[in-house]
Amino acid sequence: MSTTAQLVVASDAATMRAARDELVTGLRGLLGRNIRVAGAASRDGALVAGTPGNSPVVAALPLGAELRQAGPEGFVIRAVAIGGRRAIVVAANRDIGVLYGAFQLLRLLQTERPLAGLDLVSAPRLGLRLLDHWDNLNGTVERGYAGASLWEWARLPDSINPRYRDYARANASIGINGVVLTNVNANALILTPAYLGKVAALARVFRPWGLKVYLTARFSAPLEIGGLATADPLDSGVRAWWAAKADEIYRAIPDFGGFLVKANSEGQPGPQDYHRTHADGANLLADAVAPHGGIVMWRAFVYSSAVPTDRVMQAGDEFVPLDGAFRSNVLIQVKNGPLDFQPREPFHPLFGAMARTPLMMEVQITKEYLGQDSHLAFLAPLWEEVLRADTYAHGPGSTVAKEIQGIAGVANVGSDRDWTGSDLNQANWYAFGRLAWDPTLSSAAIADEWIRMTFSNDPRVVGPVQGMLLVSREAVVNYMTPLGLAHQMARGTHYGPGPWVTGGRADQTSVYFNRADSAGLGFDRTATGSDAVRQYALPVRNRFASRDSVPDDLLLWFHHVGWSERLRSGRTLWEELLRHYQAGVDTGRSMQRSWDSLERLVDAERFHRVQALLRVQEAEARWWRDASVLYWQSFSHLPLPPDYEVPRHPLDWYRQLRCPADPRKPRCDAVMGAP
Ligand code: BDP
Repeated sequence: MSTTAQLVVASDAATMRAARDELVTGLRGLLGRNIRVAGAASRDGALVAGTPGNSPVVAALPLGAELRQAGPEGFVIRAVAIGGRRAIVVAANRDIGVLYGAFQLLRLLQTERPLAGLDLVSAPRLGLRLLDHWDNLNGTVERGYAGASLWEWARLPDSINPRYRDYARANASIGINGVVLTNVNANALILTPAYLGKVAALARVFRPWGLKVYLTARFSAPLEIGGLATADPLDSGVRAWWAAKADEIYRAIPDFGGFLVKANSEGQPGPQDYHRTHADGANLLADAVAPHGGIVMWRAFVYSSAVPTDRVMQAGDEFVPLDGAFRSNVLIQVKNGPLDFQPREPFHPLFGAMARTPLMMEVQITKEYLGQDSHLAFLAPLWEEVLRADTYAHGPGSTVAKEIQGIAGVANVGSDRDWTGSDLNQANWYAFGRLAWDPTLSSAAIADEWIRMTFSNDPRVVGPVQGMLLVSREAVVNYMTPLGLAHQMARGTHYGPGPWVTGGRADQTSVYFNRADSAGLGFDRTATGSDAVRQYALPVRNRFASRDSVPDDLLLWFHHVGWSERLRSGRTLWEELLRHYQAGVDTGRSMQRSWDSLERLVDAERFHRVQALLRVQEAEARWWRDASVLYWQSFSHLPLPPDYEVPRHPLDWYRQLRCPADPRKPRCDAVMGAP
């Protein structure tokens, strides 16, 4: 430790203590200096952190306008002179803003940004920045690929795993301010007194870090744990039950955030079981939590019970007529696209379509459909694409980011040592928080920060890893579902190719979505087909509906195209498909080469782990390409060009491939096979 620097933190409140501890640990580690902490009386600090309310130094600085801009959660970081000496101040209106500012300062230091003349004000653009855990009470995680649930229900509330605190710290460091603890496919038991005591214990750990706790509410809970004969939202006994349940929850957790609800979707109970609407159901719960300041996040991910229309239209058809019918503390939670977390989808047509209802966007960090834990797919480009998409709902510039009040990410976090099932998957947790705070950040900037903070500031590392991250999602699109294809994964696991999947409920099969036949490929969603384009505002609707203006990367989402039809590139659909599948494999290979170049620049442990996963990804990209191309060829009857890599096996081999029944890693060793 060379010299000592003085940090002035004037308050001992829990969140201020958290900010102080983070600064002390971070500065010590980054600067190699001893950090002495001084209290309110001191004006002699190299670094001052506080609010006008808890710090006389902050109160004396002329920061009024900046603090107004910072709002309730934002912060100001500024280089100032205090008593003639140079200092840095981290100021905010509330303690949580100071904590967020402390993390921002550490980020600037760790990424080697210049601190001289520092003058920044930052406020989150979205009020709700949540992680949704699809965690079950038995410790499993739906679509989780990073081990078991972090929440040790059997041991709570007595035993507090230290990882809870680290989890909260990680979230606070990127501005996440809420966590839904339980699966949307909900279990009513979480609302019983024993479990509420456990939830309260978690909330106590999370509170100083600004992390509010939310729960999923099973609509039939009054029947299952309340002893009532109905869960009808208009029944007065049911209303009283939920009101009393909310009172009980808030007695245990005074800052409880509210409920997330999946209703009348994939077998979950809901108001339609009683011939009531989604608004009736949401309002029931909204009225129960309203006296306590709680909210209800009601999911728009619904299927109709029959299969009457194009599946991607069902949320729009169901919810748009209800615009204006929801209480003011209800938000409709809409997935980024109208289908289901695919590698690429157009933005969900509900964005911009419900002018009188607050909306939030739900994205999936856990990569159910993008290779799960084992494929590298940096998701910031996917989220950036949606957030910036222009809905035109209120004229040009009505981007999705402007149409939402909050964002929720289905967490990729579990009990694994590395939290997320692979080292590089952590980048997605990080990127989610950063984009939730500031949806205008670029994927490149976020990747740059993350690499510098995770691996190194050495440009020989930053450049190649940033390059890999930024191309990875498009690589996945190319080898899984190019040109606007969607939902071509194996049934159930959603891992590996299954373009031939058929049988069962039609709108859950691959053939429903690809519509391959001897004429061509793709789903006609124009007026001659399902007319799903009508759900988009003009001019988006026309742009998607016309073959001349639909973006190539959504072509087969909206159009059925002949195998030999020429696209705008001048190539036929068949040629273009082959190119995209090959490009996916080629990118897989180039990512391997980039990573291999880092052998002595990244620690051996992480180097070898990532290297092994990139090998899996390259082999599975070939699996995807070969299985898909052979399947399409069985309709197109067109040849592969002479220089195209020959698939290793006939189509039937891929169709009959059965992967080992390992729920954690449903990958196919046979694919990796002997060379
Ligand atoms: C799908 C998942 C399923 C979830 C569902 C949902 O396959 O496990 O329950 O979404 O969002 O993507 O409710």
